[in-house]
Amino acid sequence: MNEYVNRVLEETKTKNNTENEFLQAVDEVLKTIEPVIDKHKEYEDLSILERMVEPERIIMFRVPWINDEGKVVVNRGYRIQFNSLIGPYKGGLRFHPSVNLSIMKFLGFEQIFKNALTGLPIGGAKGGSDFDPKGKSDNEIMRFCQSFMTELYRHIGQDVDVPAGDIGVGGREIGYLFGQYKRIRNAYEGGVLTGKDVVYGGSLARKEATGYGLMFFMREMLGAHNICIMGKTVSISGSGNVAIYACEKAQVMGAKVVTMSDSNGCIYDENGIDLDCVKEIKEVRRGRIKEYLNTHPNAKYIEKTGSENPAWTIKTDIALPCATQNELILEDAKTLVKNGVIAIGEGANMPCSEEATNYLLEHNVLVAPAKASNAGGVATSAIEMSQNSMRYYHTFEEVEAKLDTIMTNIFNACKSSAEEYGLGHNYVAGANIAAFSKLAKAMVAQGVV
Ligand code: NDP
Ligand code: 2IT
Repeated sequence: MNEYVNRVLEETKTKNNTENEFLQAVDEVLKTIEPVIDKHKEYEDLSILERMVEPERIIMFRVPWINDEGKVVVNRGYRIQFNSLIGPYKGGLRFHPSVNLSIMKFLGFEQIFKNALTGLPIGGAKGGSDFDPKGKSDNEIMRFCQSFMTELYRHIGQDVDVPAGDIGVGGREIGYLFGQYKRIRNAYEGGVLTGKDVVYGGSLARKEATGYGLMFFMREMLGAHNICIMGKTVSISGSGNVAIYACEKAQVMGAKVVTMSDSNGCIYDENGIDLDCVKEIKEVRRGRIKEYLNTHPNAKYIEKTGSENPAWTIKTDIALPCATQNELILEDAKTLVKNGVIAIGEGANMPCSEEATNYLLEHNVLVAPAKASNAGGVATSAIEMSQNSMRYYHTFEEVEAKLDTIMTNIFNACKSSAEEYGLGHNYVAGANIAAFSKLAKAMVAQGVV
């Protein structure tokens, strides 16, 4: 291994030794960019890697709020302003009980590279809270969001840091957060948050963008290998924002999606998922995926028991992990390979463990890496920011066309970087190399900051 890469990896482990997800994300990036480091000896003297793995700023704060029983509840809030090399900090907010510093840092770190790949001027950030939105009333969600923003507002701004949604944060939460920000600041800074409803400054197609973008990337990746999506079977995990719109676009492209899931279990409908039904359960009623069987008695429900994900036991051509990190581990990868899977498209962030990714690549499965394949969401957020700055709106078709072009460009960047360094079809390495090369140049240009 390159000595410089090895040293920084060791130092990062020592400094952040309890942060497993963060270390995993750093390990994957640093190991795949070795050929760039070999070529650019000057990066060591400039401590490019040390600067890349150290967040510019970490904000942690108390979020007290009052539940419907009148009890004061205290959660922890985070914002990791990781890197502002190429634009204002940009990245989502995650509300989930599992949120901790390691998860926030891995997401913030990956966001830097993802945002660089979009070709748009956005730096990398992530935030959120260990608040669990499940089972909370609308009023509880609103009070929590208001309290969260009462601290966060002083750290963000449309040219400073622009949060958006992620797990547990969708249009409803962004609305409450925006309302409180606007009230505190006494100014209409439309571009301070993205993922807003279209009635007050949101972009058409932002809701659909991550899932649609994933399928545009998949189309390009398969196309480069003369494979067509039409007629392929697809398994999807998750049934949230990313999963739903990946399913929608996959169906439009002529594929048959047979699974979706939530944290309790997975549905398998061999006739193809009825997406209107899933939308009704998840977007309207905020129910559980199991309820699909109430109207589709011939579908199967497989309860999640161990760490293996039931979605990956179903034989399909394409697997799209769209729920959460490390939801596709080595055992799942082995099952998928045994069942003849052609391609994996990462809709979630870091859904494949490093061992799973390596196993898939070694067995000639095409892997669309999250930093590239799910970048359509944040890219469309940047398009939302630009519309807010222009005080103007694009049509749905205009935004979707821009998204399609961006995803195609991202795939081409991954492909040409992989080819430049003789890495064949390893688009995981290609994505990291393309993003890192750009960021390293910006870091050199801006001096020691
Ligand atoms: P949502 O909250 O809309 O949906 C999340 C889905 O994943 C739900 O079905 C949820 O099930 C499931 N899920 C979440 N956590 C777990 C878990 N620990 N174990 C099993 N299932 C889980 O989130 P999104 O669709 O927005 O996000 C999904 C993934 O995509 C995340 O990794 C996110 O970081 C990533 N992403 C999101 C983007 C966006 O624009 N929203 C952009 C790029 C990436 P349940 O309801 O039971 O919790
Ligand atoms: O992981 C991600 O890219 C997101 N959750 C979207 C971030 C954004 O700013 O739109």
